[in-house]
Amino acid sequence: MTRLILATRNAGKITELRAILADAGLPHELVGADAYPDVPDVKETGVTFAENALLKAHALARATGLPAVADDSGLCVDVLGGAPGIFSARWSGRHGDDKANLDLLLAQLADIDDTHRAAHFACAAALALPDGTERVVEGHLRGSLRHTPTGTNGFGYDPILQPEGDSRTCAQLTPEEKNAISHRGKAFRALVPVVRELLG
Ligand code: ITT
Repeated sequence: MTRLILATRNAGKITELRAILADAGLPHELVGADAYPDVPDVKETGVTFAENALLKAHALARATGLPAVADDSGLCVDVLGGAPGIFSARWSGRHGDDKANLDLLLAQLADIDDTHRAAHFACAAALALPDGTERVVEGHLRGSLRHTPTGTNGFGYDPILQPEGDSRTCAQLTPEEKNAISHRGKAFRALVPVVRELLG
């Protein structure tokens, strides 16, 4: 069985990709970066989601000698020209402060009415092999931004993104409902044929 490593310490992402690989009948064993604690985190110096996902995947494949998957994602707001984009996790200045990031974004958009609040989550998922072979795929979840946060599930900007065709925010969806339509779910599912092609 081929072991595959996912460049994250987020248990939710590992569970999600593991389920997608299993559903597709792929026999690969998926482990998280925690299984290799000596591997240092890589600096995300890329300027696109795809570049950052590839950077992380290559670094992990080189360090472990295993095929490595990495993802990078964020929220892109039309009226902000695609921002916060790759800066989503640190939009307010502090990396990973979800509430501060969301509050700042809502304040910036306070005067923007519903017709101009289109936004999407984007995710790039990369697979890199130790020999340098690489592939990258993307997934998107389009919707519009609410004026006030609603719902308690999920993380990040979930309480303000209302997917197209739904009357709830992402934070009001169950994890299964969100995975079925999410940018990350779509990108991970698009990786299945890539894993099959490169790893058999
Ligand atoms: P890793 O540890 O795996 O790197 P992360 O939480 O740092 O995960 P991501 O690249 O997955 O980072 O996402 C970056 C930011 O984009 C994240 O902090 C959120 O603010 C936002 N984001 C990404 N996916 C999201 C989602 O499904 N729902 C809400 N916000 C999301």
